Amino acid sequence: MKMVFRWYGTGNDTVTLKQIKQIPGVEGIVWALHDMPAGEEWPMDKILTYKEQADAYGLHLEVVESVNVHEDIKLGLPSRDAYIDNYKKTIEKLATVGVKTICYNFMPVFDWVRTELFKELEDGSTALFYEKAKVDSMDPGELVNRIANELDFTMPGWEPERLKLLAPLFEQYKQVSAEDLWRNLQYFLEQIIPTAERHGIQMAIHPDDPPWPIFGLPRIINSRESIRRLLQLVDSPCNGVTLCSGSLGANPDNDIVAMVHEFKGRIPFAHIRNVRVYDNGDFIETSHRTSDGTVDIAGIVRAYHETGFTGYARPDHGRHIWDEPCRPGYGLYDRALGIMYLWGVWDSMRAGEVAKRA
Ligand code: DNO
Repeated sequence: MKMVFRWYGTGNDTVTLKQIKQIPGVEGIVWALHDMPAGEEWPMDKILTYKEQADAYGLHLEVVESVNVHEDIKLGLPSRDAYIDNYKKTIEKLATVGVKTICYNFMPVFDWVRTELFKELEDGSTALFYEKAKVDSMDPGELVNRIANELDFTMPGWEPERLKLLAPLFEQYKQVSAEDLWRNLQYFLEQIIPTAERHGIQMAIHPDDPPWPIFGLPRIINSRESIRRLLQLVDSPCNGVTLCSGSLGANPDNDIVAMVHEFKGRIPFAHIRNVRVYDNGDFIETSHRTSDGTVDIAGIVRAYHETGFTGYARPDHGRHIWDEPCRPGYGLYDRALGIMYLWGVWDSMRAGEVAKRA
């Protein structure tokens, strides 16, 4: 397990590379050019800036999260080919600075969705929260207004300029069924996986978060069966999954330990975090500790150890603790605590093996 830590870049993150370097066992950053619109080719000079910064702290930059997929690709429009060409060129450039894994997602319109960013937990810390009824009862128009007017309702990645495009985008998606989305994903993968193979890069799709359709938009990567299907679309080790325990874990039917075993060799990147799921379908993010949430984090880490996992892992969202001012879900303190929990489980497995051999 190679431990990495997400970093949003200078001036865009409250956490510094110096701090990241001091977290035990962290060897690299998970990064992206966050100011690049989806579909554009990433410029080499900007890529090299990240490389220089990471090198200065002895951190590698082998994991990119995310190179975002243009909506025209997801919609299957004729204009997709030009965007796919740009995607391939970006893959080629990233390979030249040593990138080995690229995370992306295929969620129409929205990335992750929450209804509150700073919901208070019993201990006084705050965390990201999803209120199912609120999202279920909303139409896209109402959503636009809420995003524009309500501070406590935020879709990360949704800048005001993009919000204006929401209505036409929803119109376009009316014609796109889940099966269409699968076909469009297959088309995309058939194009980019050979490029990824040539450059030694593993593509790692991120599951839908939450793992069910929202606002009438199809969402297709949300269960064991759907990941199985994804991996068969193009049967190559470079067509992999970012196994996100928190996204998949918001549906308690998802057996993530079983997925770690079944998808061995096709998980270049593990996102590890816990959520507490309530009976009404709401969920809140908790500390990484198994007993704090609904997801068996210790069991998942054990499963990675048992399957000889050599991919990248990062603690995913953490709570906001000790009054840390930080990006929602991406503070230093709780994610660093999370890493120590993950290492604790991992190292205890190693100790067990040594004892068995003795
Ligand atoms: C949230 C992240 C997601 C993820 C994208 C991958 O914090 O896990 O936004 O980066 O879905 O494309």
